[in-house]
Amino acid sequence: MDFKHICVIGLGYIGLPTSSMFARNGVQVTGVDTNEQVVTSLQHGKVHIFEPGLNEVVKEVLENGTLQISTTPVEADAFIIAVPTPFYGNKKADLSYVRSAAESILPVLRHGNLVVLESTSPPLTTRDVVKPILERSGMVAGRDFLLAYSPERVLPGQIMRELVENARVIGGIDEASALAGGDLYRIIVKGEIVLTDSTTSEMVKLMENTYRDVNIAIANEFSRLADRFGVDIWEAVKIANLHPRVRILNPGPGVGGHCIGVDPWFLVEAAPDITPLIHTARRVNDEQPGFVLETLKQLIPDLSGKRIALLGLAYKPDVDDLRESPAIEIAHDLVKAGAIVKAYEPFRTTYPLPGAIMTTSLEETIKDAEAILLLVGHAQFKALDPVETARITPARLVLDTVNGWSREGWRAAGFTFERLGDRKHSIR
Ligand code: SAJ
Repeated sequence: MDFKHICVIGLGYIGLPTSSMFARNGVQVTGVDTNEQVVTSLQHGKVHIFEPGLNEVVKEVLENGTLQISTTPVEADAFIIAVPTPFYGNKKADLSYVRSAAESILPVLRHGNLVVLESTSPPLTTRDVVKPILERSGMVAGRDFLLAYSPERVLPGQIMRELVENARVIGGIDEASALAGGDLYRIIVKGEIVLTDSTTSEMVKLMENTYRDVNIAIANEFSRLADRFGVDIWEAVKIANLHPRVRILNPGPGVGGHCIGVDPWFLVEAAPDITPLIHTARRVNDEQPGFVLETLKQLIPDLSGKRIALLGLAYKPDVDDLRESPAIEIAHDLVKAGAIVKAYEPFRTTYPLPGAIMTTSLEETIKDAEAILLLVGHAQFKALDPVETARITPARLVLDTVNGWSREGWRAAGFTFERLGDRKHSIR
């Protein structure tokens, strides 16, 4: 199938890179977002999200006109839906954005079009939610138009490279839909393209992120065991991973972001009676910010009135995304415990953090601190010189929750250096 013009619904972390990549490869793209602020800023050449390499490509394709921005879908050969699928407080998937995106296509859907859902969704969403909405057009999926599911699998921070290089799975509601999806993504993907059915590809996406969540959960549980038995978890994981068939991920302050901490719930929701492991892993990871607080309390039993500096609020290193970030939960817990909290997030210096002070520089954050918590391994924090840091802060206690700093260096500079899950080298 030939694609001259595509319409991408949703211009967030996935939709915008995808739109710009298709546009750069010579396809005319209309990028659609319902958020007028996003549309206006893009129409003025301003990119609203930070992702390495994205800015340059978006500017190029906006300037040469291959990418156009709109608040409503237009007629096209193919439609890609890349809207968020958050979850409600009760951990049930909120498919309202997917539904509205599908509905917004209805007036412009034409005979022979291909529609692809990219948003992470519970199993059967393409078949049981999107298909019936699109068939309100009077056309039948598989006969009059084609429909597929192709999950995005790119890693924030490396989206532009992974969009092209990663293997791409495309699940059609029938064979013709999968084949058409293959033709579409071959325009931008250099990695392997695997064709299957829509429900398999929905499951594959959820399995990948759930596997990672369970792996991190076991690492986090190991960190608590290490704490109990006087072991350094970072050393222990490194040694265990020398085994040729073991690959334990890293413990940390918890699992954040909009994917790994959310997607496993879609499986639990869809089949609660057969997913106890997935459910428990989620619980373990959700409890990890509490383990950070407990560790800090062992060092400072009464946090009330204590001046604590937090380095990093993003959900992981070198991204500007704060969604579901464990660092934010830790900040809230510290405020609740009566601490005077100053937080510095270099990728997002303004953020509403009730009860805490957001700062705009490292110096301002630590200049009157009593303890420093490293919550995110941003490159700029990892590169901090302990001797230089000792000059600008009265704090002499640091707690590294991400294994970002060298114990020897900080101790030599006069700090009491503590690391999450490391009782072996602790003063506790
Ligand atoms: N984390 C740990 N320990 C680790 C690795 C990560 O605690 O060893 C934490 C991170 O700090 C972060 C969270 O887990 O808080 C998630 O980070 P991540 O880098 O594991 O993943 P995401 O959420 O940025 O992106 C994931 C990726 N999925 C997989 O690697 C299987 C990405 O490829 C997906 O496209 C993305 O989810 C998505 O959009 O679904």
